[in-house]
Amino acid sequence: MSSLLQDLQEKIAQVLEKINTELEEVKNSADLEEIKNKYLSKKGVFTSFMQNLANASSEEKPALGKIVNEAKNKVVEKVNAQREKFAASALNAKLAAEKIDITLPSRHSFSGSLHPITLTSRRIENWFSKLGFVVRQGPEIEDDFHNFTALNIPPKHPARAMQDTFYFDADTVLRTQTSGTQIHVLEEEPLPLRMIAPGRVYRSDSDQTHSPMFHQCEGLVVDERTTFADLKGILTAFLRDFFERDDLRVRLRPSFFPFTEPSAEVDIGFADKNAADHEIKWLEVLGCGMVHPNVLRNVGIDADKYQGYAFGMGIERLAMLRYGISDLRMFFENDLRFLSRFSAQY
Ligand code: 2U9
Repeated sequence: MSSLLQDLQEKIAQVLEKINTELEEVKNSADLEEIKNKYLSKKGVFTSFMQNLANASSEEKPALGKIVNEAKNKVVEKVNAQREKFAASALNAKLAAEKIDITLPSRHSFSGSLHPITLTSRRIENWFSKLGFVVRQGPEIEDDFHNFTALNIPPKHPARAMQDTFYFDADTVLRTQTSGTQIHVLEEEPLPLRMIAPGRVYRSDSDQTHSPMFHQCEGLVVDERTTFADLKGILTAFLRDFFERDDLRVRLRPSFFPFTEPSAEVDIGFADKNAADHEIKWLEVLGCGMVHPNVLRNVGIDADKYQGYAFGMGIERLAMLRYGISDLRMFFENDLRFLSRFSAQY
């Protein structure tokens, strides 16, 4: 063996031992990369071994070069092995840190539900939509004509008194009923007409059973042949479907509204086959009547050719009866314990 070869083998053995010790003891991947750069870069020890081979004879060069390359490859392999070891332990640490205990109880999550007034309003809208009624919404700020005059409510009528109506000025009010919407629609849309108008209304009235803002849904049909029997029939069918009671009793009592003539109030009674009428507990739920001819004339309709019927209901009242709510104020307090009782069904 040439002395050059022996010399090289010894030097390489020494270097490899040193590098191996360093690689065995390396603690993290940053240090590992530093060691790699120190020995395997262009300025590293293997490059200088190769450069030194310039002095060797051309017969010896291939064997010497092979020795240097094999040694270098051993270092490369060892670096790679250590890299994989660090990568594996980093992954294990990450997995341990992010471990999820799926047996732990979950944090409680709340899902929202529609407000009972919204549910009730939609239930009413859906029912009348199926019968061809259109749903229309109008402004909550109305002028005197749409809120009162057009509806045959004369200037001295008690409904106009300050204690009932919120006035902006002499001609502008917060609507006290949704009827103004029907007036707007009669002014704008062609006859025949079947519509309902749900929405907020305002009255200067606040106690246990009255809120200054509440919700109404009014209905209006104007056609050439409308009768009081149509009105009674449609309201009876509606109330039986709304309360999901085929045997619900429905009773009309004579009443008065300026915008309808004749007018009636509608009561419901939960049927008891054996009970006489005077034993049934009747509850008022609606007002209705044939549209007063003056109302039709006020919007330019020929009252000899057309008649109509109208009805109005308080949505809070219907919601209280349907859901068994005893206190009107529950609707406006937004107590989650109350609101979460209502799932999103109509
Ligand atoms: C036009 C013509 C007629 C709407 C009607 C009622 C009877 C009625 C009350 C129910 C309870 C209001 O919320 S409540 O206090 N409403 O009794 N409303 S007839 O009549 C109209 C509306 C518009 C053009």
